[in-house]
Amino acid sequence: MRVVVLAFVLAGCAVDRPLPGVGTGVVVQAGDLATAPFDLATAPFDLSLPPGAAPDLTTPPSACGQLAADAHTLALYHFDEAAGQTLADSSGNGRDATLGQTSAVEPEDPTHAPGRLGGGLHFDGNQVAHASASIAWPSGQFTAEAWVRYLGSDEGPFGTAMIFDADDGELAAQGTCILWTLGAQGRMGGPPAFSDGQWHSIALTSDGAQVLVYSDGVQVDATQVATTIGPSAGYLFGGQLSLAHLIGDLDEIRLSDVARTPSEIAAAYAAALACP
Ligand SMILES: [Ca+2]
Repeated sequence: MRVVVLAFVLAGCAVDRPLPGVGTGVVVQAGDLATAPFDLATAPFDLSLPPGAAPDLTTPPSACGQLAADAHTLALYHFDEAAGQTLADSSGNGRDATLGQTSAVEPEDPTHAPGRLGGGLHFDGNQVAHASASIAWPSGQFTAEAWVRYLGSDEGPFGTAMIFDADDGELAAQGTCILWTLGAQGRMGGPPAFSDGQWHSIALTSDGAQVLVYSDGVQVDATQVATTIGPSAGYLFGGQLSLAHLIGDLDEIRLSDVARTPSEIAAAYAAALACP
């Protein structure tokens, strides 16, 4: 597995078939890159920088460029909270999320920090946020949108970093690639420009027949595949319970029960760019 995965990465992360090992609740080859022979001296990451610079709690959240909720929004997180364990769901559906694995203060809690649009969450490589809310994905219709600043993962500077992980749908960054699984399908695609350590928007959509991946408002990958996505009893941001933990930041996550259109994705990115 390790040799195959590395070949994908070095080839620029295009994979033309479902990845082996992809399935419900399983992230492709997580951990395989932990021992990959990357040259850290030349890797385009500076992990000495404080990715979670002290949050500026005196700055009020900015609504500029933030996504809106509509009839297809299942959950929407701006992460504008300055403190506390609760991450408000702004969709009106009551799917609030929690720092860490429980509502107690714990080492697994990500940090409230400046985001791309208002507040965000910083993850140190051993942290998650979770929501216990259930979601049903109708007829394979699915969209996950997020802003991410990827600096690596607990698997290394090119490791898998989970952005969104539900029972039957996952979206992750890995070096210069996006990984996704929906139902029994999965693919490593892209590339987005994660390797510069800057904020980027990503989006994954499925209309039940085609899965599209977007980076910074532009479609970067397409897979003609029928997806059947089972219901989710809950979901995580920033990692799985024991692996694929993000080093970096997340902001502005929206989950929808429809395939957002290319124009919607592009407009959302353009709106963010227009913000100071
Ligand atoms: Ca907690």
